Amino acid sequence: MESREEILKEIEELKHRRNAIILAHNYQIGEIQDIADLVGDSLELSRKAAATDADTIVFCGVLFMAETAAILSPEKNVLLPDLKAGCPLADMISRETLKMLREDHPQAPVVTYVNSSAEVKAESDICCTSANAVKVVNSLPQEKIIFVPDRNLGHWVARSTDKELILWEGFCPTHEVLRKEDVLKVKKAHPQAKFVAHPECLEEVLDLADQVASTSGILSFARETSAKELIIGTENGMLYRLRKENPDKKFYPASEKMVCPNMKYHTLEKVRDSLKEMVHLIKVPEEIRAEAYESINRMLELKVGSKD
Ligand code: CIZ
Repeated sequence: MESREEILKEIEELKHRRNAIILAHNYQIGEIQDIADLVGDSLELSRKAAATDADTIVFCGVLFMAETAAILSPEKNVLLPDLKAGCPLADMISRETLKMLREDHPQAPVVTYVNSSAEVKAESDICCTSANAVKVVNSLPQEKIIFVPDRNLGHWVARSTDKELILWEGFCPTHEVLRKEDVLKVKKAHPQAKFVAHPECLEEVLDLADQVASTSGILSFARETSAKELIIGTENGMLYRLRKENPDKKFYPASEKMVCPNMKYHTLEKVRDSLKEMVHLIKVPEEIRAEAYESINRMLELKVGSKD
């Protein structure tokens, strides 16, 4: 069996040979974050990768994230080291079911959270991130808006807009698992700590938060707050980066249960193998890619930011 150092050396050689970059989502295991060229949220990573002259992108994240990279960089090879890394939230709605929802509300435009498949993005009018969802919704002239696929994010957005939102019953199982009681328990153990939660969490959890933010927003809040202790209500991979970037602060998971098994499939060996064998190549058919690109681009053209 090879040592860790040998695998790291192979990855470096293969990266050079393939003119490749490695992207790691904020929820990846520490080892993967450490070897990545870029760590971040899915849109940020895909946009930054598109701006490089790399021929190959190894995306250590879940399938919809690799698809986003392929949508923005059709000329590059996008690899997902382990194909099992799907996303249950993205899988909760299909293009066909979204079409049916549209038929029920023909006047309502569709706003789709970036946490969705390429096909669903292609069927949408405009995308949003958790950070800019309210601004995207408010930018539309219609009063009634279809918002998919995450109902918790939808409820959160509904609090800050006068628009009527038609929500889809999708949710992220990793965020859904966190309950009010879990947060109260950790708050009791760390009474000085500020609680930051991702808007994919339930409303009963968001009601307890000092700050509700995307993964990038959580990172900037942690950096900027004077608080020395923080309770983090999102997938626990976030704690690795938070601790690394803020060695003077203490971070506690809101619950040990907040682990996304899909995010944890990628390993150093699989990254090495993906570069060696050029697997698993994520291709989005051109017709779908072009439509999905338009939905993402309409959001970007609003210039309402995507990361707070
Ligand atoms: O798009 C992403 O990276 C996700 C799913 C969440 C976030 O808040 O960054």
